[in-house]
Amino acid sequence: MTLPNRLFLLALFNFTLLLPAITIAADDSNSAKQLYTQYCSSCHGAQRLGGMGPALLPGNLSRLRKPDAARVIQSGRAATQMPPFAHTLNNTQTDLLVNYIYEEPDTPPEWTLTDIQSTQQIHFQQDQLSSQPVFQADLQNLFIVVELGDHHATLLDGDTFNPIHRFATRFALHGGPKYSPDGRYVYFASRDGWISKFDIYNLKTVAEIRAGINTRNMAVSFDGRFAMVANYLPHNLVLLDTETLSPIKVIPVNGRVSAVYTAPPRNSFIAALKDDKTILEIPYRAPFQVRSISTDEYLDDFFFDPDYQHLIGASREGDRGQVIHLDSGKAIATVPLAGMPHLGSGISWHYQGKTVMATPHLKEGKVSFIDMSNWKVIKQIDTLGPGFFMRSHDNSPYAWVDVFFGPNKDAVHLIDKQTLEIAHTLKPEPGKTAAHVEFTKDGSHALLSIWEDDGAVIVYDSRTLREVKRLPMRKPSGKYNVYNKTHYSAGTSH
Ligand code: DHE
Repeated sequence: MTLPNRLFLLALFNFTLLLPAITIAADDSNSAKQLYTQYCSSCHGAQRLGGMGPALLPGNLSRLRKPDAARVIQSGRAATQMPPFAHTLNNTQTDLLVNYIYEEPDTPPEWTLTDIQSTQQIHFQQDQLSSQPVFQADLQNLFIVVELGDHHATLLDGDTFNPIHRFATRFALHGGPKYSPDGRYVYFASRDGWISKFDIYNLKTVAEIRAGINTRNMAVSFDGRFAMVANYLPHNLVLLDTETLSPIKVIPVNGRVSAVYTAPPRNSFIAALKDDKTILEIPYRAPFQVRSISTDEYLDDFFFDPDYQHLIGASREGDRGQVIHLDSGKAIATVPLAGMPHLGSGISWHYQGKTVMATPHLKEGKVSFIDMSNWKVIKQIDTLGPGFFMRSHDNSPYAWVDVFFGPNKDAVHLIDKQTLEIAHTLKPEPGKTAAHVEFTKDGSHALLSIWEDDGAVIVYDSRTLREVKRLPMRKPSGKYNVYNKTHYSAGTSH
C-alpha cells in the first residue's frame, strides 16, 4: 500500500472511531433544540431573542454562570413569570438546554429598523395626561430607585424620604435612568434592549420600544428631544425621538458599543467602541452625521472633563488611560492607571485651585486622583477592596466610594475631598453589600443601597453621618436624584 493510501485509511479509521461521538453530539443538539422549542420558545422566542422572558443568547447570559442557569430552569425565578421545570425536565435535559442557550445561534440574530418599530407600544398619548403632578413634593428633589431584586423602581420623595409610588420595570435594567430636562419623564434601558418612558407626574409608563437585543446604555440629549441607545447586539446605535420613542435612525458600527453619553456643551452624543479603536460623535441635529475619531487603544470605559473638551478612556486589558482632545481628535496625554479604573464611575471636584477627578478600580483596592489640568495622577490611596461606584455633592466634604468586590463588600469609604485621604469607613450592615450612593438636591443627605434581595436604602445625614431612615427594598441598585442629574452635578453620573 502506498503511503498516501495508508494515511487515508488511518484517517478513515480515526474518523470511524469519532463517529459515535459526533452522532451523539448532533443528537444532543437536535434534542436540545426540540426541548427548547417545546418548553422555552413561547416565552423566550423561537430565535432566543426574548419575548415575555429575557433573550437567551450567550451575550445576554454572560453574567449568569451555567450552574445558576440550570438552577433557574429547575427552580424558576422569583418575582418573574419563569416557572420551575424540575418536575418536567430531568438533569440531563436541563444540562442539554443550558448548553444550547450558551451556544451562538447558527445564524447571527438580526434586529432591523422594522423589528424595532414593530415593538413600539404607546400606552398613553402624552396630551391625554395631566401636566400637573398627581402628588405633592419638591419635583426637583425626587429620586428614582431601581430595585433589581424584583424588577421594580420606586419614586421617592427626597425631603421626607417617603416612597411615592412603586412600579414594575422591564427585566434587568442596567445603567442610570435618564431624565428629561424638566424632570417630568424618566427613561430606562434594560439589558435586553427595552427602552421605557415613565411619566413621573402621572405615575405611568407611557411608551416602550425594544431598540436592541443586548443593550449597554442610553443617553438623552441636553434639549431632551432625542435618546441614543448603545447596543452590543446588533452592533449599532439607535436614535429615538423621545416624545414617542419612535426610531429616527439606526447607525451601524464596527463591533460592540462600550457606552454612549450626552455632551451638553457640544450638542452631541459621544460613544466609544469595544472592538474598534474609535470614538464616535453624533450631533443632535439632522442628518445626525457621524464623526469618527481614531484612537490608539480600545476604549471600554470613559469619562469627560466638565466642559466636554476632553475624553479620558481606558481599555479593560490595559494599564493606562488615554486623553483625547475631542475637537482635534488628538491624543494629548497618557495616564498610568493599572488595575482597571472604572472611569465611567468617575467624579470631579475642586481641589487646591484645580479640578481633580477620582476613579475607583475594578481589579485593585484603590482610588486614583487625577489632576485634570495636566492629566497627572496626583495620588492613589488603598481601599479595603475594588470599588464600583463613587459619588459626592458640591455641598459635601466627602466623596463616597464602595468596596463592591471581596470580603469587605459591606464597607464604604468616605474620602475627605481636601486631603484625599479616607476620613471615615462605614459598615452599614455587616456582611451585606453596601454600594452606590446618591445625594439629595442640597447635598444634606446621602442615600446608600444595601445591595441584597432583602436589602434597603439607608438615608444618612451627610455631615453627621447619622442614619436618618432605613427603607426596606428588593436589591436596590442605583438611586438618581432629579436635580443632580438634570443639572449635571459634578458629583453624580451623567
Ligand atoms: Fe454597569 C452603569 C458598564 C456590570 C450596575 N455600567 C454602567 C454604565 C456602563 C456600565 C457603561 C454607564 C451607563 C449609564 O449610566 O448610562 N457594567 C458595565 C460593564 O461593562 C460591566 C462591568 C459588565 C457588564 O456585564 O455589563 C457592568 N453594572 C454591572 C453590574 O454587574 C452591576 C453592578 C449590576 C447590574 O445592574 O448589572 C452594574 N452599572 C450599574 C449601575 C449603573 C451602571 C447601577 C448606573 C450607575 C450610575 O450611578 O449612574
